[in-house]
Amino acid sequence: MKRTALITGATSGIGRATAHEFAKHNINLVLCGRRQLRLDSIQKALSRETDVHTLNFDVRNREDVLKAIDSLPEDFKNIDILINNAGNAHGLDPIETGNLDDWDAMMDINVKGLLYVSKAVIPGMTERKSGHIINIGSSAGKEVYPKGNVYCGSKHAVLAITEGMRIDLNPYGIKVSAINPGLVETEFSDVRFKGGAQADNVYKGYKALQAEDVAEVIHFAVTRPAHVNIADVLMFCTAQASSTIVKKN
Ligand code: NDP
Ligand code: 8X3
Repeated sequence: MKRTALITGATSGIGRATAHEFAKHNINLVLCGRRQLRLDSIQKALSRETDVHTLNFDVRNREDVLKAIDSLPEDFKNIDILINNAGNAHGLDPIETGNLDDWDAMMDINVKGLLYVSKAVIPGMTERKSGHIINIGSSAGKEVYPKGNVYCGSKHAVLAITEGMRIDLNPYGIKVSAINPGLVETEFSDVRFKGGAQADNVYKGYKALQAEDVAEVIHFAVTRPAHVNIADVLMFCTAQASSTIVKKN
């Protein structure tokens, strides 16, 4: 039977690549993000391959999250796969000069936003006693790097929440996974550095992971047999050995 996936942060990077990968494999899509024009054009492109519905909400607004997911039409209501992907880094500053608005954004989007979306989707999964939740963590959730402080904290929280979900949802047969990439060439650094020139250098001098590389691993995880759960994946590009060691040309 055709499954339905809800992907947050589907307008860019890893989320958009996952939407393309899932469409190719005939998975119905609920694509979420704030940029409606992008949602519209991705919907138009992917509707040739599968059924697509879009939802526009900011994951920080819990009323909007719950209302949007509650408004899903009958054909898209049963979410089999939840990809909690929306997230970003804001700034790269030492803790003593960190910006409070940046800290709020990272905790509100990466941690609380993921919880709000999960809160809206999990009841359907527990009722049906099936489902798969994939949380996009990060290598930053496993290893703290200089000036990463709050972003790393938010991703460590994502990993702890993932483990908690796996334990609590175990009686319902719901799979819970974390996929944790290292450096991926997306709009991530544009957001982190607020469009500044610093963003241009992050992926220079080596071949970073591409969003499609991560999407393929996500698709692999959601297509394992019923008795197999890929609990946790750490993936780097070949040039990256750790958060701080990257071999450049
Ligand atoms: P992008 O910036 O390319 O994509 C981020 C996505 O998140 C966009 O679709 C954006 O959509 C959405 N988003 C951001 N803020 C909000 C919000 N407040 N409400 C709703 N949606 C939001 O980055 P990536 O694809 O790289 O990032 C995806 C995930 O992967 C993040 O969780 C990130 O932390 C993680 N990650 C990224 C790595 C990297 O090096 N790139 C490495 C490891 C993990 P819109 O603006 O339309 O709302
Ligand atoms: C994104 C990767 O190294 O910029 O999670 O934190 S990194």
